[in-house]
Amino acid sequence: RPRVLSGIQPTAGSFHLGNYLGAVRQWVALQESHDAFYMVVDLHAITVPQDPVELRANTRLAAAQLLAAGLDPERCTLFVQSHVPEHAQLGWVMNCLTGFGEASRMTQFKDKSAKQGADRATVGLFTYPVLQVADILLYQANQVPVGEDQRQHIELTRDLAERFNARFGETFTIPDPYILKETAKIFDLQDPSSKMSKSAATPKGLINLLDEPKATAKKVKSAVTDTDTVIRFDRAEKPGVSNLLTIYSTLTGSGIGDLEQKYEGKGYGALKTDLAEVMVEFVTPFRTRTQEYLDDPESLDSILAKGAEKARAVAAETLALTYDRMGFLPAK
Ligand code: AQP
Repeated sequence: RPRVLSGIQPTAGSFHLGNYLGAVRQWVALQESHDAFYMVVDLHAITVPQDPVELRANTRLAAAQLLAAGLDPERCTLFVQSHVPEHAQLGWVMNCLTGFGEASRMTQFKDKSAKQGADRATVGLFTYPVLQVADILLYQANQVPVGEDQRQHIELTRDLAERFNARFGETFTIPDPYILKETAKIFDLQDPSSKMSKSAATPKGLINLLDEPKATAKKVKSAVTDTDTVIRFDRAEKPGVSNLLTIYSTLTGSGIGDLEQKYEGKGYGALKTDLAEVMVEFVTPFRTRTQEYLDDPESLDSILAKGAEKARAVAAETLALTYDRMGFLPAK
């Protein structure tokens, strides 16, 4: 079975709809057909300041949400990044292979550091894409299911894997991004030209999956559309409506064309009311299941411990091979 690897940050509060539709939903599907490794990337989380008590809680919360979304520890390997020390170890190796200019071209760093102010951004935030390279290469992943915003980091991963292989001999699998066109980028409900993001300008455009379902319904109903009334998928001319149609179609399995027909002549109100209901039906059981996992932290920790053990077996093998290829003296 081909292998997939992906990660998600232990965000405070909740995953948002963009995380779910852009990434996690694909993770759930791929565990059926692939040898799947998924992790909560706490090492990435500390590239911005974190409160220790909250970080620990958010790490469990992220794992609980992944299980609630449908990851099955019998079908995939679910673990916490810091439980597998090889990530930091291979990360250093990859840092030493990356050009400074090359790292400087990563647009996510430019965006995020601009938001924080150049003086407050850490070196960790700068090299975070390189740690991500190590995350992927450690597992010899064939595919990496992510949203569009991560494409450049997968390109960097391919470049570094090729560079290492050329310099030291075939070592790493060259991974492909696995990005579904339809859900590659879910947009902010208030500003449909920006991606839905936890650092959105206003919380009104961000659907957090663990919010009160009523609040979620309200956000859907007040989503920005346009002055026209026609329900038609057209990213350029009708970004707000197109975003709603994408969300609706993905959550229900109805085709966009069928939805366009269903709402012909009905106006935006009807579409939003129905989508609000679809959202409520989706988030309500998701919240309950997440809470059930959180209520039993021992079982949750034991799932993560088993996952870490399975992950380490693979990661240790790749790291040993890498160290050997580079000429590190083996410890006797
Ligand atoms: N709006 C989105 N549409 C599609 N996919 C998305 N992803 C994030 N936002 C969207 C995908 O979710 C996965 C996990 O992302 P992460 O843990 O790196 O979270 P993030 O990118 O930090 O989330 P945000 O909200 O985008 O954070 P900020 O505001 O800090 O940039 C990834 O596969 C990502 O592509």
